[in-house]
Amino acid sequence: MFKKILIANRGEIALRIQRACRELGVRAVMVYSEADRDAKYVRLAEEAVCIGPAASNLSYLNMPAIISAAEVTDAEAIHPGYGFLSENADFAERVEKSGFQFIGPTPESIRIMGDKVSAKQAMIRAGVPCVPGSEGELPDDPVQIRRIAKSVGYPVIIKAAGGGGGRGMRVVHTEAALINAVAMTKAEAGAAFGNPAVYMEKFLQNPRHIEIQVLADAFKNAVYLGERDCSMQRRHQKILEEAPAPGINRKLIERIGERCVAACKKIGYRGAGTFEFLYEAGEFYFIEMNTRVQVEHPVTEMITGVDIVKTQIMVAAGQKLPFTQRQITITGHAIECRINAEDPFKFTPSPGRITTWHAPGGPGVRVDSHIYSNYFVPPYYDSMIGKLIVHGDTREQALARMRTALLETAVEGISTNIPLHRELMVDAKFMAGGTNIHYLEHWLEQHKR
Ligand code: MV4
Repeated sequence: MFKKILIANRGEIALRIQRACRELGVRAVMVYSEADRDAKYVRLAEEAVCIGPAASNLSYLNMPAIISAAEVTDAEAIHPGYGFLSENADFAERVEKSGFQFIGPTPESIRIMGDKVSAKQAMIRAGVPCVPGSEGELPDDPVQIRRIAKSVGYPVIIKAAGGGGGRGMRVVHTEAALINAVAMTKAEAGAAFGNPAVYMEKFLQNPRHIEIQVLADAFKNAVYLGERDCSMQRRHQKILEEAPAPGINRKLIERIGERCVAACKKIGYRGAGTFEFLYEAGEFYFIEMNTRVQVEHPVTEMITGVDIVKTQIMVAAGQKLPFTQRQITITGHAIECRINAEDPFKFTPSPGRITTWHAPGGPGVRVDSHIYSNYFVPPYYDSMIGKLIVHGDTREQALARMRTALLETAVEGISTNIPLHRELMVDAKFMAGGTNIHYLEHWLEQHKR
C-alpha cells in the first residue's frame, strides 16, 4: 500500500478521499486554492499545500503546481476525485511520467473513453449494446449523411466526439434540417473541443438515465456493483440519484452488468468506472463511459457495502480486487440528494457564509459534506456543498428516511435546494418510481414560482 497520496481536489470529495486514506493507514496530502485555505479537511490533513489562487485554472487545473506539490511532499500517488483533472488523459500521463501512480485508469483508457466515437466502437466490439447510429464518425459527403439518417430513422441526434455530459449535441427531426445541423454541430465542436468530428444516433425521446458501476484491478479482474438511476436532472445536472433503479428487470441488469465486466476485461480497464446507458422500452443503450469516481458513488456503496474509494486506492497500489462478483450482493435501497448552495427554484448560485448547520442522523443516514457552521461557501466553484444519502430495506423506507433527514437538516445563512428535495420526496410520480430524464424539468415548469 502507498504510504502517502496527494488528493488533487476540493470540497466533499476531498474529505471523502481523506477518510478512505485514514482507514487504509495512508497519509493524505491536501492541495488547496487560496479560497479553500480555511476548509476543515485542509486543517485535518497531515499535510497541505497551497497550489494557487481561487480561479480553478490557476489551482485545481494547474498540472505543474499539483505535480510539484506531490514532489515536495514525497507523495507516491495522486487521486484526482471527480471534475477538474480527473478525466484528463494528458494529466494522467504527466503524473505517471513524473513517477507517481495515477489513481484511476491508464491514460490510454481515459483517452479512448474521452473520444465518444472511439468509446462507442470499443463497446460495440466488446458486445455492449449501443444506440443505433452511424458507424463511427460521420463522413463529409451530404449524400452519405442523408443515407445514414434515413436508415437510422428520424429523429436523430448529432453528437460531438469530443463532447459528453450534454455538451455538443443537436436533435434533428427532418431531412430538410439535417445537413445544416451537422455543419453547425461540427463548427461548435471544433471551437469547443478542438475536434470537429461528430457522429449520429437515433434520438430516444423519453429514456431513463441508468448507469452501471464497475471496479477493476490491474490483473483483468472486474466486477459490477449494480446500477444507479440518475434520471432526475435539470440541464444535465443530476439533482438526486438512487439504487437500484425502480422497476427494471433484475435479469436484464445482470446481463448488461456482465457485458460491462467483459468490456473492462477486454480493454484492460483498471479502477472505478461507470457505463452510462439510456433505458427505454425495456432496452439498454450505452452512450458514454466515465473513467472517474462519481458524485453519486455513495448510493452504490450503501446497497453493496463496498467502499469504492478505498478500492480505487487499493487497485492503484497494485492489489487485487478483494472480492469476486459472487460476493457482491445488493441489499435494500439507497437515495442521494445533492445539496447545492443555490435558490431552490430559480437555481441562481447562493455562495456566502453558513451561519447554522445541523446535520441529520439516525439509522441508515449518511452525510458526505465538508461544511460546518461559519464555513464560507466560495463563489468560484460548483454549487454542491454536500450530499445526503439514506439507505432502507425498501424504497419506501429509504424515501421515509430521506424525508426525515431533510426535515432535520438545517442550513442558515445561504439558500440551498433542500426545499426542492422536500417537495420531490412527496411527489406522487417520483414516489411511484421510474420517472424519465425530462420529468424534473416538466415538474419545475408546472410548479413555477
Ligand atoms: C441522447 C439522448 C437521446 N437519444 N442520445 C445528454 C447527456 C449525454 N451524456 C447524452 N445525452 C443524451 N443523449 C440519444 N441517442 C438524450 C440525452 C439527454 C440526457 C441523457 C441523460 C441524462 C439527461 C439527459 C438530458 C437531455 C438529453
